[in-house]
Formats: sequence, structure tokens, C-alpha cells
Amino acid sequence: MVFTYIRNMEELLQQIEAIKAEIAATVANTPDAVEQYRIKYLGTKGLVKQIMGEMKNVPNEQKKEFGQILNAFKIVAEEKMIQLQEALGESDEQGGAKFDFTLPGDPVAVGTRHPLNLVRNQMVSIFKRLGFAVAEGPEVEDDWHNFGAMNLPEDHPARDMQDTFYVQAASENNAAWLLRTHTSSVQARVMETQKPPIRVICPGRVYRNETISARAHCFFHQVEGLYIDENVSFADLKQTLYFFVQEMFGKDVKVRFRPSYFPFTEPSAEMDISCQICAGNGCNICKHTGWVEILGSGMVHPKVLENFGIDPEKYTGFAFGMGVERIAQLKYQVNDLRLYSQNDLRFLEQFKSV
Ligand code: 2NL
Repeated sequence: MVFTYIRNMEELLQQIEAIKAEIAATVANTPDAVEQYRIKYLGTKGLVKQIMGEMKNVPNEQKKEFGQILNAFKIVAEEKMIQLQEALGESDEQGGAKFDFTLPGDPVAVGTRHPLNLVRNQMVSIFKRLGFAVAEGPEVEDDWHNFGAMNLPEDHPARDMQDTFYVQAASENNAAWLLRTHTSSVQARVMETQKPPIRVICPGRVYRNETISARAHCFFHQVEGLYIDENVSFADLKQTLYFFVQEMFGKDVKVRFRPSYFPFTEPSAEMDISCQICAGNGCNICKHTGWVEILGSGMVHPKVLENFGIDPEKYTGFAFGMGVERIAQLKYQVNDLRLYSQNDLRFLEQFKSV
């Protein structure tokens, strides 16, 4: 529509009224339709601009009056645009009801920690409070750090293929690589690089060549501890481990030590605690004895100290090792080891605490 043909003001007014009616009747409920409205009425070649251009044809004495009419017309077109945009904001692309941002959001499912990590974290935090530092090391180890340094002689049964996963030798010197069977290998690396006093715990995954069943797995998790200084005694060992189980299971827990044997400690002892399932009344977990074994320990064997240039005449130390699965079993009464590695959410989601 071009308005240069308008010969009198009457005709111009009629045009404006017609366009105003058209604007009022305009329905535009998609972004495209609103944009078309904008181009048609408010664009650089739009009707508003064209009508405004008619001002130059208006006689001078009528310019003031027409100026007001044209301005009002322009405002009508602009307000319609605002209306359309607002209406669009309340509906989606298809013209349906738009997302209401004031509604509460959908709950985001929060994950749960793995029970073994919960227990491991708790164990670590108890020993940290006693001044133990945390050390970690490789899961693929050499024979020396896993066995040799720990005073396991060449013919020791624990080195047998049946217990240890050996890794195909990839190095030039044909060194025997293996999956660590305990985290003592990490403590070996600590003794290699640090001088006493040494006070570390080593949490981590260890591997044994076992057939998987409810009671055995080819990998499990350990926390081992090592404390070397002048005048470290068996009494220190007992008190440290007693403190640990009291923090872990509560002040009422009872402990007992039984003599044992490990190649890397002398003397050695295993520690039992009063059964946390039946409180000593007798159940399957404690095999009706009221006691459950939870860890092995002992005074570090002088040969182990010598292997790292630590003088056994000057320094003594205690060490201990325990299975995270065992502690978790007593805490959560999980009786099948396989549950820990099957990633069944129905199992894992039951452990809510952080
Ligand atoms: C068990 C027994 C044990 C150790 C681990 C250890 C580490 C060093 C030196 C001497 Cl570096 N000993 N560790 C000592 C006694 C027992 O573990 O039944 N673990 C599940």
C-alpha cells in the first residue's frame, strides 16, 4: 500500500482507521507471526513509517492536529506489538501453555556413596585423628615391594600362582609384575622414601587369585597401618587398635588379642571384637562364639626394617592390616561379598549417609 495518492486528509484518516482495525484484529501466537506483524507495521518499510511519511503532504495549518493523530496511531501499533510479545512469552512455540518458572523444580536424584567407601572414609578419618597420614601406591607391583621386602621367602606359599595374579612381563629385565596382594607394598614404598618417625595408613584395593563366592573374592579392600619410631611398643599397638574399634563400633565394644603368625611381624596377633550382630549371644556371623576376628597385627619384623635401612636396634614399629569388607559386614550385616562389586542399585541405594 502506497499513500502518495492520498489527495485529502479525509482519505488519510480513513486509511489510519482501517489499519487500526486491522491491527486490533491481528492474531499472532507464534514467534513467526509476531515477526511478520512487526515487519508489516513497524518495519523500515512498514505501514507506520509510510503513514508518517504522509506528514509532508499535510497542509501546514493541519500539521499539529495530524501530528497528534499519527503519533497516536504509531502508539497503537507499538502497543499491539508489546501485547503480542508478552502473550508469546506465556506460550510455547506451538502456542501451548509455556513453562512456569515459578513452579518448584523436579527433584534431582542424588547418588549414594558405596558402602565400602563409607566405611573406608570412616576408618581413614579415625586414624587421621591419631596422627596417621594417608599413603597410596600402585596396584600393579613388583615382587620386591609386595613380597621380598615384607620378608616373604622365595618359597613362601603366599607367592604361589594360586594366590597371586601375575602380570605378563612387559619390561626388558623380565621383572615379575603382579597385582598387589596387600597394601604393605605401599608401606614398603613409604619406608623406601621416608625416615622414621613414620605413621601412615594405606587404604586400597588388593587382589588374590580366588574363586568368587559369597565369602571370597578375587579383589577386596584393605586398610593397613604402620607406625615406626623410637620406643614404639606392643602396648601402643593395642591401645591404637582399641581406640579404633571404639570409634568405629562404640564404647561398649570388647577386644581380645590372640597370638598369630605373619612373616612380616614378630610377635604377631589377631584382634577379635565382641560380635556386633548378636552382642555376644551367639549368631552365624560369630559362629556362636560371641567374638569376630577383624584384623591382623604385630611388631614389624626386624628384617623388614633392615630391608629399608632402618636400624632395628634404634627403632621399633607396629603394623596392622584389616579388610574393609569385614568391617562393612559387621556395620551393615552384608553377608555376601559379591554384592559389593555387582553395582546393583537396589543394594547400593540403601547406603544414604555421607
Ligand atoms: C591381615 C594381616 C597384616 C601387616 C598386615 C605390615 C606392613 C608392614 C610391615 C609389617 Cl610395612 N606388617 N602389615 C602386619 C600384620 C598383619 O595384615 O590379616 N590383613 C587383612
